[in-house]
Amino acid sequence: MISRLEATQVDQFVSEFYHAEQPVVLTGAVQIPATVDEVCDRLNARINEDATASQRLLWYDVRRELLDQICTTPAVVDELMDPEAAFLRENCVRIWFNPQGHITPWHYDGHSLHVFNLQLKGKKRWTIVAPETPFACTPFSHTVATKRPSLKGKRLFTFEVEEGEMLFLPRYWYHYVESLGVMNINVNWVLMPKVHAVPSATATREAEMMWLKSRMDPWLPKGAKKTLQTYAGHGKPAVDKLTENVTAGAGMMRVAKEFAHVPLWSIALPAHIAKLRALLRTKRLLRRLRGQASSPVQAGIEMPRVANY
Ligand SMILES: O=C(O)CCC(=O)C(=O)O
Ligand SMILES: [Fe+2]
Repeated sequence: MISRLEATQVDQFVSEFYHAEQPVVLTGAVQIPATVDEVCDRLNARINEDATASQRLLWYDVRRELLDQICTTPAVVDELMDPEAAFLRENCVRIWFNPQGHITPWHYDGHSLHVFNLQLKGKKRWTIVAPETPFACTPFSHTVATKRPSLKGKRLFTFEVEEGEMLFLPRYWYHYVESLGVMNINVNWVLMPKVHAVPSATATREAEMMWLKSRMDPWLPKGAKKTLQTYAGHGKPAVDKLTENVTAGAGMMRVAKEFAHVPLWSIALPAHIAKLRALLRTKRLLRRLRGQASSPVQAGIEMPRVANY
């Protein structure tokens, strides 16, 4: 069972979960008396008027200040979003609007990000798998290669996060998320710690992959180049920290390890095509949403159930 801890227990959180890179649900993280429609309206108004907010696939990357007057920042977040101890991006907050039935497929987050995932409105069911019992991923990506991977032998937790609770999802934890509320709004604060990760197969994979990408910079496709330049909001210093213990031999071997899963990759091809189509649909849909209505639900728009992360 996933651990639960009161959000006010900052010291206990830091020593037992944050440094150990173990997930926990923090209860009573915020209280929002406003209705879901009011929160949607306020957030969308602020996103629309803020030129620094950027739209991603199904979420927005925004500055911390965008949340002023919308919700208080939990004390643990204030304590840990410290530029001395972590690589922070300028837009270090992500905002998600997910209608009921939305499913986020299996993946782990890039940029070695720890995520403080606040359930501002609605409710979600999470299944998460530890980085030391990894899934096979599509080569050089963060998406799990098969749509419904076997959970046999995995260290995993399945749990629900209710309104006002906040999940601490440490870096490299795989996750699959189902939106249960009629409308679900999440606020994430993200950061990459400046210390090395707790050792795991997935932590090693990420370090070796980024080592290889950093050595191949001139030949990388545009997207991969951008990831390298913007890694954890800092680019080179963050990649250097991540890869400082990777040996040339291990870095080179990564190519073979990634492609050892090629048969799996071809099985997963239909899933990738489906994701690509959902992505294009999502982009069209968010374009329609912006400035038109305050929430997908009010706009009467059905959001796609699959997207690429
Ligand atoms: O809430 C979701 O559906 C996905 C969340 C997620 O992938 C994340 O916070 O990293
Ligand atoms: Fe994620």
